Amino acid sequence: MIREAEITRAIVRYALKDLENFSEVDVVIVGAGPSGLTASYYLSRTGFKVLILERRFSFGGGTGPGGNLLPRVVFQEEVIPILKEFGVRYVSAGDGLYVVSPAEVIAKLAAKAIDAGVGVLFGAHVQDLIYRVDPLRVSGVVWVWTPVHEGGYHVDPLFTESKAVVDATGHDAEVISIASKKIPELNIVMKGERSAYADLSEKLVVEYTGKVVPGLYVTGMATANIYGLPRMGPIFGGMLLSGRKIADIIAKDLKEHQ
Ligand code: 48F
Repeated sequence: MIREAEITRAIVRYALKDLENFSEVDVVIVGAGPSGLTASYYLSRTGFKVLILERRFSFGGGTGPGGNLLPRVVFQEEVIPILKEFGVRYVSAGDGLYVVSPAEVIAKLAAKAIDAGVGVLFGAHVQDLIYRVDPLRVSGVVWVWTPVHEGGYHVDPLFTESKAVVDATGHDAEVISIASKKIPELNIVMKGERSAYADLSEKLVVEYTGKVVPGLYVTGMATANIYGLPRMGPIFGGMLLSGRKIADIIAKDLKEHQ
């Protein structure tokens, strides 16, 4: 007979172990969209302890809705090796563009990340950062459960300390926006995202992906918001290239400081 008390005990025992384990990691990635998932996979594969905090209860961020709810997203030629690495199937649409099912790309990015050892907490809303001075740096995140945040309750949060925090929150660049307001000595100026220019944006998002201030990094569409870059709509190659690039940058930085 299945006992309700045993169901509860099993959940509480293992969930609390996870939360204790997630109190300190090498890298916290905020957002389980395409850039965050890609970054998490490459970092975890390199041996770092990686945690994704995602405020929704699902993976994929802006991928699921495809292009204006039509269930396809587009990638460009240079991303084919990454699609192959994740086992994502694609069809050539001509003009150097390849179409992919959003459900498949999300499922495969997430599966690879989890198999590589990435920890994921759904329903975790990052509402602030931890910082240190001398030297000035970001050293973790402050988070509450999403229903607490959305209910507007004042509930004191939990912390996750880390050597690196990655803003992978998409168009709103929520984490860096918080840092720009609440840690003014970091001197972060948000330039705001610009109108669509897909070709330019795909290149610039990858080019500007990187360290923002010590301990704080940016990947994906959040990059456009800080640096005043154009948007690109439902072409996703830049997200995967940006995720892979930030993983390389962080791996190098953390190895230098070990
Ligand atoms: O928006 P999202 O998919 O970001 P991305 O990886 O990819 C952008 C594309 O989807 C698309 C595009 C490119 O073609 O224009 O928009 O840059 O994923 C961001 C994730 O971060 C979560 C949010 O729920 C989403 O799943 N998120 C945002 N703010 C927070 C957060 C927060 N404060 N705490 C936790 N999660």
